[in-house]
Amino acid sequence: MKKTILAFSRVSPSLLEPYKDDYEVIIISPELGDMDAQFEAAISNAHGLIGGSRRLGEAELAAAVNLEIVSSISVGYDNYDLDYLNRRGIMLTNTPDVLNETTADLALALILATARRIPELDSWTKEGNWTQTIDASQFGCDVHGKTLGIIGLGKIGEAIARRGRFGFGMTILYSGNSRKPKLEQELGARFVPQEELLSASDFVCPVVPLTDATRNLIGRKELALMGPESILINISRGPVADQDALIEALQEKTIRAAGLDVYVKEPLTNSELFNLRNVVTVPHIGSATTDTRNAMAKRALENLLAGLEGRQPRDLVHFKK
Ligand code: 8YV
Repeated sequence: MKKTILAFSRVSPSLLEPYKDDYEVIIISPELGDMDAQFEAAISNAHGLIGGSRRLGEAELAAAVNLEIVSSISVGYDNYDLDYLNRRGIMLTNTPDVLNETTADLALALILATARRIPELDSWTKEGNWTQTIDASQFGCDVHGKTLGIIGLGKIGEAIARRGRFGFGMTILYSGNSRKPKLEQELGARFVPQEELLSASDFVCPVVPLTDATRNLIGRKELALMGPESILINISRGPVADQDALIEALQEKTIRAAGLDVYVKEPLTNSELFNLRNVVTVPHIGSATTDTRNAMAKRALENLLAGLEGRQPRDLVHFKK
């Protein structure tokens, strides 16, 4: 009997096409109607799941009696209930590394967009407001030569730090659980306590996974430590920053601006953030380039096939029999 693969989010049909002789392949898609209903109808047959951006825990997987592996097309895996998967003996894999550089590009894009107020001034120009030379009220702030504080100098944090250091001559501060002596040497990065990083950085960028320890890592107290000229960039996970406290800080201008790719609740369809000119919002696009999403899908597929064929997947996150 063929095993069944269920693609549980928007996955290009061409990815799984070559495997249709060996597997039953079900791909849910918005064109076929309600995605949740399609998922629920297919889950009991599935041996392997592939996709991203779906919460998968006991409620969603109780009917998945045949399930052997969940292959996530993402590096983050906070949307999966690891304890439950573990109890069920279901493997979970992710797609590390292949998105580091692309995600770092977005962090720099948000740094530049907030500092130079690009989206705000783009709208202003297109609205026909440019009737005379702009004045100081529309000036931005410099990026080059400023201080970039990275909370969590992992692989994505490192890629951001490199861009800041070598592209923009920035001073790099970092905080986190472990010191990186090689990077300290190479980038001149300085390891500092988080409080110091918050008060000394022009740009603060948390690059941490979402865990109980990092939820609200940037809260009221931390925002208060940032100065009125400082800018928060969040490309990690929304709940890493207390969104209500952030909105308050942006409204009261106790920080200068924020560049956000991630939110407490996604998709974000309505928010106070939309009323603020000093925030740049993008819809969780950290890894969203064609090249990188293809690389992630390919890596996830390799993990999935390994799991279903009884080989050890390369990116096994968590698995105890
Ligand atoms: C994902 C992400 O692609 O990899 C991650 O952790 O946040 C994104 O790059 C997105 O969650 C869709 O799966």
